[in-house]
Amino acid sequence: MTKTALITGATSGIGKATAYEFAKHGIKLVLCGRRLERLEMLQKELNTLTKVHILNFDVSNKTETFKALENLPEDFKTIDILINNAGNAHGLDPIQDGSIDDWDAMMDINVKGLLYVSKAIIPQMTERQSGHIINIGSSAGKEVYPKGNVYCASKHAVLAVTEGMRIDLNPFGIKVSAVNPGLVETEFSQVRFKGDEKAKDVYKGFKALQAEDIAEIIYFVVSRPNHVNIADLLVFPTAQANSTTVKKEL
Ligand code: NDP
Ligand code: 8X3
Repeated sequence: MTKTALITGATSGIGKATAYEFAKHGIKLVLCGRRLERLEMLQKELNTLTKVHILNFDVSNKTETFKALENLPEDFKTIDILINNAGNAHGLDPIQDGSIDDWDAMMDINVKGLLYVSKAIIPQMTERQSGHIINIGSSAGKEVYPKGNVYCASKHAVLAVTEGMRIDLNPFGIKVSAVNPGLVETEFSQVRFKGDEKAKDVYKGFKALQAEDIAEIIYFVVSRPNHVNIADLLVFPTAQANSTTVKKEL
């Protein structure tokens, strides 16, 4: 039977590449994000491969999130796969100089947004006693790096929530996985540095992971046999050994 996946943060980077990868395999898609024109473009492009429904909402807005997810059309109502991907870093500052607005954004989107979306989708999975939730964590969820403070905290929280979900949803046969990438060349650094030139330097001098690399891994995770759950996966570009050790040739 054709499966349906809901992907948050599908307008860019890892989420967008995952939409393409899933469409290639005929998975029906519910694609979410705040930038409507990008969602419309994706729907137009992917409609030739699979059925696509788009939802335009901000995951950090509780009311918008529940409203959007409570009203899924009949054909897209059964969510087999939930990819909790929406998120970003906002700023890279020592804790004493950090912006409270940046802290709020990271906690509200990366942590609370993931919880809101999950809260809206989990009941149908527990009822059916099936489903797969993949939370996009980060190497920053396993290791704290200088000036990463609150972003790292948000991704540590994503990993804790993932483990908690895996335990609580175990009786229902629901799979819960974390995919934790290192440096991936997406719009991530443009968002982190708010459009500043600094963003360009982040992926200079080495071959960073591409969004498609992670999308292929996510498809691998969701396409394992029923009895196999990849619980937690950490992936770096070859040039990266940990958050602070990257072999660069400039
Ligand atoms: P991008 O900036 O390219 O994509 C982020 C996506 O999240 C966009 O589609 C954006 O859509 C969506 N998003 C952001 N805020 C919100 C919001 N409030 N409500 C709804 N959607 C939102 O970055 P990546 O693809 O790199 O990031 C995807 C995930 O991967 C994030 O969770 C990130 O933390 C994680 N990650 C990234 C790494 C990297 O090096 N790039 C490494 C490890 C993890 P829109 O703006 O249209 O709403
Ligand atoms: C994104 C990877 O190292 O920029 O989560 O925090 S890093």
